[in-house]
Amino acid sequence: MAGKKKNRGLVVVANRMPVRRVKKGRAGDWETSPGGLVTALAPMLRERGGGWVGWDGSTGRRASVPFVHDTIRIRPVSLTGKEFETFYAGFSNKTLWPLYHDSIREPQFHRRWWWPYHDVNMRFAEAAAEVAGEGDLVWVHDYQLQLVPGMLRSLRPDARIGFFLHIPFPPEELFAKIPWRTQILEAMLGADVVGFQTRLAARNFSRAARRFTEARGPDGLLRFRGRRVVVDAFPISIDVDMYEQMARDPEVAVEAERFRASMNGRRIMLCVDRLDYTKGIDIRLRAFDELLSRGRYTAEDCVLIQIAVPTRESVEDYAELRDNVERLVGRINGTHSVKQHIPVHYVYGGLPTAELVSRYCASDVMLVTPFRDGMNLVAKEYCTTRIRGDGVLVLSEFAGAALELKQALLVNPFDVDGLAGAMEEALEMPRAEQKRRMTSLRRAVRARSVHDWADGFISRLREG
Ligand code: GDG
Repeated sequence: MAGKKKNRGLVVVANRMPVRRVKKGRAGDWETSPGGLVTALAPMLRERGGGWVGWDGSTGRRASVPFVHDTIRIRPVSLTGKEFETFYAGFSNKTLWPLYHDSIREPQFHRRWWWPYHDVNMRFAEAAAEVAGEGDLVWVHDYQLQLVPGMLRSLRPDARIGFFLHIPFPPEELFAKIPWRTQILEAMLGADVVGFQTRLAARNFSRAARRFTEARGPDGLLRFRGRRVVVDAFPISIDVDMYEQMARDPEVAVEAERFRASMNGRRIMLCVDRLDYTKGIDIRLRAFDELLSRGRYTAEDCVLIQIAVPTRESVEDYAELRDNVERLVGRINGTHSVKQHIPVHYVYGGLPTAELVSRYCASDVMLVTPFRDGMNLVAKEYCTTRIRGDGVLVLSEFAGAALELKQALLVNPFDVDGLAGAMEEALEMPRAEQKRRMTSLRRAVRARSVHDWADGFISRLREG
């Protein structure tokens, strides 16, 4: 690849910066932060150089000073406490997030949240207009910033603008409920390329755009106000080489063995999720309860490890989910513990990536059962790190990843009995079948890494 030169002039605009402040150590130090989008894009920008506009995670609206981290030019955007409540916790996470995930929680529509959403988007657009050089590519990400493409188009008609939505785009009849649906669609159509995780999401968008704006044309190529807008699926992936290398690291292997030994030969089922109500954690725990109640397996045979990464703790639904999940864990452990064996090991908090990989390597079964998920990178990471070619992935039909990972045990995450059945099937699967399936899963992930995803999007954006 021609590398740096080819990709110069790329500015990423995302809600969060790719770095966060180091808690200990020298003040003013930054470290790369965890999370789906950052995990996906930081390696690409580090390798090829570029700019990033994002919120620094603080509230207080201090003056934001641009800086360089790991070759990435970073332009922080600040928010006030009020904007955090209205733009972020409110419109982004209590209106859009539930609505875009099948309205799995009732979305709330408030005019007092819409205007801050609009104004904060404008601040991001202005920052991007400042950072981008003449004719640069600007790649805007996700549901918090859907108005940026249109705003940036007015400020900088010379820029090539791409937009990628990491979460699902809902069917027209759900989207139709948003009082500001036309403004949102028109702003997204300010981009030259609008990308989604799946073809279904892309089609949902095109239909809504034709219905609520003056956009016309076929699903993949809309005409809007005299411009062409490409609409397509660009399924995101992971840094396959990095995860494989980590899995091959002898220290990771030692930690995986140590962890397995600490489980006393029990079969290990692993779950890794942000503690989000879309991830299906509660029903999955009920299914594990059901599995143990059936009596074929006890806490002496198997253990479920739930790594629950704290997220959006200021939003009530999340606090409620945490209570609910922790109550369930307590109940299952109270009912099904055998001698010194506890059936659910619950970790509230994230692990360093190497440790996470060691858990992937140590686990016989990975349970990824979201009610709805744009893609789900955890599923892809598990397959990639199974370098011995065994292990079973149980995967929700409603994760974008299910379209590529067809050899997983695909499940309906709402079906407690079906999930318990899939857990049994996973625990009983002969090694030969595990290997057959895992070989195909690993091939599917390897076929398209995060670099291919980014290159694919950027070349479509460059093409015009
Ligand atoms: C959104 C969409 C889409 C998790 N726990 C730890 C940890 N993680 C890392 C995983 C993975 C990432 O966080 C989570 O990504 P997901 O894709 O699973 O989910 P979301 O955060 O909801 O991401 C999703 C994604 O955007 C990308 O487009 O796939 O559908 O909802 O990479 O490994 N990392 C570390 N310790 C942990 O404990 N180090």
